[in-house]
Amino acid sequence: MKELLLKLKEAVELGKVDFNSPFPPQLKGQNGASEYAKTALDENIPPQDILNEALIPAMDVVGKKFSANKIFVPQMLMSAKAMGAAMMYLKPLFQSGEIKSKGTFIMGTVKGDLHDIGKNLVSMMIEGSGWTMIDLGVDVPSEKYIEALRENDGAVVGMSALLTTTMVNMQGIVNDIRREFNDTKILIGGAPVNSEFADKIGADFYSPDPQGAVEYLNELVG
Ligand code: B1M
Repeated sequence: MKELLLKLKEAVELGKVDFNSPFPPQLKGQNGASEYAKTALDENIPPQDILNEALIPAMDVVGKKFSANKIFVPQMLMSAKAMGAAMMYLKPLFQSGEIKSKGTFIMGTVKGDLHDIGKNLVSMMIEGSGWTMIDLGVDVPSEKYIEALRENDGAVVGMSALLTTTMVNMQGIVNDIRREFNDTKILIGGAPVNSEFADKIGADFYSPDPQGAVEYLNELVG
């Protein structure tokens, strides 16, 4: 069992999606995350163990390497893709309640802003760390966040902005959310924002990268 999970962890860490995937070259001709995850389930390895002992630690390493500039966006995207291939098999078990989720995270790029590459990366890393992800997409106004919060009591909210002209929209969204859901934890990120801005608009936390977001969320649930 341990060996299979180690292979799955390696596949996700290095971004090997499946057998046919040409990336990374050193794993050519070998199974990828998709096959290893399926085999693990076929061998009755508990899905929670697959998540906790292979997928989450792999994404943790990926996040740390990215923060330390040891890998870059393309490698991180391949790892997220490999994680997604494994999650295809685990997701139905999440939904049926067989795997315990750490909580629900509502994510969106704020109103007026169409950039979604960073948001998607952060979403994938958070989902990979065991959270249920509700991705509202881009150009998200207050109403959509609030609607999602009404449907998901206690969820944490994440906002991304890439433009100096749209980061200011975060302020209005935070105010609108606080009016109805005062205790909601709000995390922000994106190239033009920083901790000072987060404090100014009353958000709870700013993270410069996906790993910081994951660590903040994990601290929240102890
Ligand atoms: Co746009 N764009 N763009 N663009 N674009 C920038 C952001 C810009 C800096 C380019 C420039 O002028 N040098 C500039 C903004 C200037 C400013 O406001 N200061 C800009 C502009 C001006 C525009 C338009 C206005 C251009 C125009 O039409 N005149 C227009 C706006 C459209 C709109 O949104 N309404 C526009 C459009 C576009 C494209 C559609 C062409 C495309 C987006 C495609 C897409 O996202 N699907 C695009 C792109 C690709 C860029 C650049 C080149 C790359 C952005 C990116 O994806 N970075 C960008 C210049 C640059 O950054 N070099 C630029 C990679 C990504 C992984 O990083 O999103 O920062 P990032 O995410 C990071 C962190 O910030 C963090 O984690 C991620 C991973 O480390 N993070 C979070 C992000 N969200 C987080 C949330 C968190 C935590 C961490 O918690 C919730």
